[in-house]
Amino acid sequence: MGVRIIGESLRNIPWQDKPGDYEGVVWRYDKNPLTRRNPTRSTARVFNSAVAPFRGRFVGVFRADHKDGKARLHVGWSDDGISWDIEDEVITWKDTDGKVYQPNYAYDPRVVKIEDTYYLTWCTDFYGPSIGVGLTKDFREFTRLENAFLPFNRNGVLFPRKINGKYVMLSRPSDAGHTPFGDIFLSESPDMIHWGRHRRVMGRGGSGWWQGLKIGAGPIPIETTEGWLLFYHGVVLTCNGYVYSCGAAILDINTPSRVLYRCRNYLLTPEKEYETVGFVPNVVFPCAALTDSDTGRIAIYYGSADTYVSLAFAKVDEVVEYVKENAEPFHEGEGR
Ligand code: BMA
Repeated sequence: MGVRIIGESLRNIPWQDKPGDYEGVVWRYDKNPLTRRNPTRSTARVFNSAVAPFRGRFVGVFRADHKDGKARLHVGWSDDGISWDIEDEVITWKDTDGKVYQPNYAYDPRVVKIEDTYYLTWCTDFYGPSIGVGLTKDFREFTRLENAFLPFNRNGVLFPRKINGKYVMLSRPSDAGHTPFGDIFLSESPDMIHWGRHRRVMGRGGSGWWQGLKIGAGPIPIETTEGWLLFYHGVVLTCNGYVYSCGAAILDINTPSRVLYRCRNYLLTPEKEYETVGFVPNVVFPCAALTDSDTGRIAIYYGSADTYVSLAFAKVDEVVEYVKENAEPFHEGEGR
């Protein structure tokens, strides 16, 4: 028996078989991108967005950059995970006392279902970027919790279940700007409010130059029989700016700050015009993944060129095997 996803089945996961002549383990949807410019009246572009299965359909939390240039979060709906109906209204947050509590800006959301609640994390304004946290049960009413971390931080990504009785979140401490450095850390919480027991998971670099500048967790980690499969983005600084690619690592199931394997080569890098040309050229930024435990299928949603939402596919056994066979020749994550 090969590698299996531990999780729910998802019969209607969006899917396309790998083209026969394709060599990689992550392949693109042939009708990418899924979204267009000016997708709603208020919005110039949606990208770096999250999706989840919801009551037989799909729900999305979209990073929507408005025509004033600021990033905000919008809900969207889809029957097939491909064609999206994005609401024009911004998500309204209320605090636990029911008072409206809107972020000044909000970007790069992640969505995860833990037990019967959907949690959202995003990059929020907390005297500079940090990690906002909130929850919803119906994607109509949203309750904002405490910000998880001190500024500055980005790419807060929750695990889909408690580990050793604690909520666990990956994040990437950063600076106030476009962060010319960055490693992935992990923190635990008993209550989704107080975060501690911080551990370093893995650093930028390794032998691959594509991840030499900074790295950040992508979709919610996928539980498999070999460990947590983590897709992440890696960034290189070229003479012309940053280039964002997608890689993967496998983390220990009970101690997820321990990296078992980490790929040396990227799995997806900007190649198509919708990835190389746009508001920010040369960006492939994975933010969400749907999985089907029956078939091992994975559908990865990624932002392309800060202009579109795009879709790619993978099979869990192929990705895990590839990461193991093409792993960095060293292990990380032992240190604090
Ligand atoms: C994210 C955000 C974006 C940026 C992007 C590349 O972390 O900071 O604003 O352009 O990386 O998609």
